[in-house]
Amino acid sequence: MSDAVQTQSNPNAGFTPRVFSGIQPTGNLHLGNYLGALKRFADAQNKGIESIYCMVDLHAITVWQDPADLARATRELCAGFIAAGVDPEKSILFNQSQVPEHTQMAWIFNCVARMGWMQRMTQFKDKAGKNAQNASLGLFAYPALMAADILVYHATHVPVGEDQKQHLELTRDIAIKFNHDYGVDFFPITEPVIEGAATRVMSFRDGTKKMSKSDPSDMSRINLTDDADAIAKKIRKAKTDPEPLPDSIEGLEDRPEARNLVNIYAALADLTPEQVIAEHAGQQFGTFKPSLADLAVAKLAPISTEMSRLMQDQGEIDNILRRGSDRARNIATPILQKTYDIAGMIRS
Ligand code: AQP
Repeated sequence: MSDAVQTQSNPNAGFTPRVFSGIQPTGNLHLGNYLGALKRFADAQNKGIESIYCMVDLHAITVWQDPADLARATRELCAGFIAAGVDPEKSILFNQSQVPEHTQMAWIFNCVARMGWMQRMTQFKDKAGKNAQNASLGLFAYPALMAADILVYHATHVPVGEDQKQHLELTRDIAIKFNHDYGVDFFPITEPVIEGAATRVMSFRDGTKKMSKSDPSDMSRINLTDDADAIAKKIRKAKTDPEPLPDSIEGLEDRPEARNLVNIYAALADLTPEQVIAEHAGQQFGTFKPSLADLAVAKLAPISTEMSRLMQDQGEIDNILRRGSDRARNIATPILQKTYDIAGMIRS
């Protein structure tokens, strides 16, 4: 995360820099989630910025989740956060449904957000598909709950992948409208932090499609639970074109699969895509892919090993989540209470 977090001036001058982000416990945590989210969460925490990270199980059930799978995926996601470098002592790490202030705030925001705003959300259109009448009301209202997740902590910055940009804009619109309607300066106007070489990791089968949990092809993504052999095999078989790597970044235009592999290399090695091209110009994929596979195995295999180790102690994961939810509530409760005061709700 850039130094923008520390130097952010107006409109959030009066707010302490605070990072919030969440991931749905819907299984198949993948390389896109790691590079677009988890790795950057650990980076923010390691820069000393107050960081709050959440397994958003209430978002997950906007589409059907088998209860046993949801509980397992929530614990596995918690293990994924920790294995990727999020330290539950330094950051607040918790499960959304254990902090009821999220849904309480979401109701307020349901009454602030406008139907027209929600109808423009492309993720709803994509996920609801042709049968929108049969989608859950929760799927439609999802962005208002996401705004509540963020604003109930007065978070000033949200690191996310490119796909969440529109939801972050809606969060800002909700904060602006609430502040305006009630004549207050209460909610920050949260900044999305979408930066780095891998804000949109693409599928290994089709470089024009986002790498995604729900892609039916397991070969389209690297799962964080994949072992070294699976990681190397998926990179070896990733779709590419027959040309060698160009000698400048412009040469990757109209080559989405090549661009994707260069971006992944850059993000894993903490380099820019330009530096990767400078190092590997003229290489065939027969040479570049093994280098990428070695790098990916070195960075990702320890995460997979650590996740399986952590998953053996379910009780410890539950303790971490319980402690995290207590710490989260210490911040969220007074902000929710103040919101109720502003809205004229009597508390005795
Ligand atoms: N391909 C990606 N590249 C970069 N970042 C990504 N993120 C997701 N996919 C990519 C980021 O990961 C975080 C978690 O997002 P989420 O909980 O909403 O996960 P998701 O959208 O359910 O993951 P998928 O794979 O995108 O799911 P489906 O298949 O349901 O569409 C977010 O910060 C997101 O930007």
